[in-house]
Amino acid sequence: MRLSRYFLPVLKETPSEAQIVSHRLMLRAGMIKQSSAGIYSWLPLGFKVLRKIENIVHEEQVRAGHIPMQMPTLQSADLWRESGRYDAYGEEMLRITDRHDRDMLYTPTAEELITDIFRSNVSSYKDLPLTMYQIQWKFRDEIRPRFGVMRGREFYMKDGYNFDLSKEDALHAYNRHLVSYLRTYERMGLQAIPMRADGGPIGGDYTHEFLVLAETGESEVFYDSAVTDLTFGDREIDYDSVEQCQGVLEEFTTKYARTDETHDEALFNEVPEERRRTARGIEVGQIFYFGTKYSDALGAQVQTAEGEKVSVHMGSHGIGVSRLLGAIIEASHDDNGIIWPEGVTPFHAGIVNLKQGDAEADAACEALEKALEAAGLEPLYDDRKERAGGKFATMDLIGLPWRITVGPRGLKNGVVELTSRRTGESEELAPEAAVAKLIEIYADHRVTGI
Ligand code: 5CA
Repeated sequence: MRLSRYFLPVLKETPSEAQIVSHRLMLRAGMIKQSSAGIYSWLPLGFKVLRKIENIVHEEQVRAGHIPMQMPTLQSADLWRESGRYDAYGEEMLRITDRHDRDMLYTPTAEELITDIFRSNVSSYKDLPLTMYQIQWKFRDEIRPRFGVMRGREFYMKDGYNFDLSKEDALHAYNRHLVSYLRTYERMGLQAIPMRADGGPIGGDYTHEFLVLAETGESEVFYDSAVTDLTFGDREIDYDSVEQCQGVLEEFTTKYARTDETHDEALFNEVPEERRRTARGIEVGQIFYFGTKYSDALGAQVQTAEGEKVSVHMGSHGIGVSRLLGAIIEASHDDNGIIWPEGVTPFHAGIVNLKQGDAEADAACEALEKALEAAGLEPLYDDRKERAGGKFATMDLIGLPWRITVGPRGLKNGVVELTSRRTGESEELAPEAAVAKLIEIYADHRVTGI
């Protein structure tokens, strides 16, 4: 992509309405524009990162054996009356009346609709286990939308739903989600810690939230500092293995880690004092096991091998896809701007031409652009007639992890400069060597989606 042809409306001034750094940087980097309170347009750069995050979520869900699908944003109120949540959900639910005076709503979550799909199509234990998920826009009429995409009214969420014959099977589905979430967040360069939480309007008393520690987080959390030493890494896991998934759950959830909703002072005090931490965190996901709450209410039953009719055991599992942009920026930035982890960066590398219009420099930049594209990477080539300082500032602000700087002086010696956004370190390399190095760096960070 040529920057001269792209739409990247960066702001020089720091927007006064933004209270936290991720919101400020998303506005300054031209990623989003507010259209009304808690509702945003995703400008090209923001949209690109949103898609990267979405694709990682897809890849990890499919890897875990979960099936992608899509449900509508507007739903009839009838199903929600059946479950009893039409009244229970309260003012956070946006209610709409259509031209025939029918009550509709903008989906804040989709347990009812998926359970209706299930009950209309599945009646035998032979079709279980089943987990389907979607990545879809949600609306919650938050009383205080704030911090940009962190607490929006319209937001993008992955919501998955498991249907199982027994509690035991449903808990395996729960564990499978926990494992897939650990992998998902780590691919985004994040440490998200599973913590015991509260079921809220979704229900169920067995639930974990995934929290990214950050001073600007909205949740108060209490944990044993030993949980921050745990990483999932690149270990192989068999998602069908009850034992392996259970093992990971135990490894990651045995040490004390809870949100304020479930915090237990007496238990916390059993953690050695030097490891007790109170901090703030951003909730980037939550998994729930709620048994037969919705299957009982909506009559989602299957026939067992013995011919008995039983309600299916269910859980639901969410990832805050749009919130993740804010969380990643909170965790990865400096005074000059965003620092994208390789897994989610909108472009793999920036190419900065120090002397636009110089035949040799222009040709070298174009050759780099072509070589990177041929290798399946996406460069962003700053081909504007601008001062070098301005070009560097833009690249730093938008946070591409790697920058190739091309100028007549280096080219005389056959080199370009490859700079890491994170460390600021530069190295002079032949253009082909810079391309080879980027190919190697990104070999472990390919995102294709589904
Ligand atoms: N039905 C369940 C799981 S599918 C559910 O709705 N869970 S949830 O309420 O915890 O939402 C899932 C995730 O969406 C949260 O962990 C959070 O990361 C994100 N989320 C929730 N509300 C907002 C909001 N107002 N703005 C941005 N993200 C949000």
